[in-house]
Amino acid sequence: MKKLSILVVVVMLLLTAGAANAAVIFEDNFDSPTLSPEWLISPGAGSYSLTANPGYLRYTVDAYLTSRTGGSGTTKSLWVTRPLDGDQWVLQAAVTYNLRPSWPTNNRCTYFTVRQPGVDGAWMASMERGIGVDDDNPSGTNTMQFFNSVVNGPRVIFPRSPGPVPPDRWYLQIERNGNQMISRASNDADDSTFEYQWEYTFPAGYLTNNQDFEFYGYGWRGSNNPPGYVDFDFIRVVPEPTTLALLGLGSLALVRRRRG
Ligand SMILES: [Ca+2]
Ligand SMILES: [Ca+2]
Repeated sequence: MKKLSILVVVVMLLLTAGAANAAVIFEDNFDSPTLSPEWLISPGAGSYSLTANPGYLRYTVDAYLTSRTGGSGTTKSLWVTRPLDGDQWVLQAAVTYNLRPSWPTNNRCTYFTVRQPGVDGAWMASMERGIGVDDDNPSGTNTMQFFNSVVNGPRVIFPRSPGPVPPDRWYLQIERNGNQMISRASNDADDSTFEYQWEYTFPAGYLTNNQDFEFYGYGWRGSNNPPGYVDFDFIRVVPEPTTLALLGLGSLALVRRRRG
C-alpha cells in the first residue's frame, strides 16, 4: 500500500512537471537574429537589435527629449509590445540594464509594463528603472519604481553614482491572478528569491481579461553619447501557480481513477 502511495505521488509529480513544461504560454530567448512576428513594434525614437549582443534583445534608449507618446516638444519613443490573453499567468524576464550615465547628464528611464489593451489602456503593473536627474526626487537618481495607473508602489533608491552606473542584471516577474497583480524583482543573481515585491488588487470589473505587455524607454536633457540600453535575455509567460496546482490535482484525480 505504501509503495502504491509513493508510486502515485511520483506519477503525480511527473505529470505536474510535464504539465508545467507543456504549459509555457509564451517564450522568447531572443536567439534568432530577427524579431519574432509575435512582437509588435510601435515606431519611434530609440532602436532594438538582436545582433548587437547575440542571444539578447537590446533596446537602446533615445535620451534626447523623448517620451512614451510624444508631444510637449518631445519625440515619441519606440515600444515593443505583445498581446496576452487570460487572467492567470506569470510574466518573467531576465534583463541587464546598461543605462550608464549618472547625474547630471543623460536622464534615462526604461519600463517593463503590463497594461490594458490599447495605446492608453490602464497600466496594470509597471517597473521603471531610471538613471539620472529626477525632477520629482533629487535623491532619486538611480531607482527602481513599482506602480500602476491607480497608485505608486514602492520606489527603491540606490546610491547616487558619481560615475556611470555599471550594468546590473535583474530578474523580473509580473503575476496576474484575477484582479490581483504581483510584481517581483531580484537583483542579487539568485532568481529564486525576490528582494522587492509589491501587490495590488484592482476592484472587481476594473480589468478585462486581455492585456498587452510592453517595454520601452525615454530620456531628457541628455545626449545619446554614450548610448544607454537594456538587454533582455528572455521573456516568457507561464501559468499562474494556483492554476498549476490545480493541474497537479487534476493529475492526481486521474491517477486515482485509473487505480480504482
Ligand atoms: Ca534574489
Ligand atoms: Ca537569451
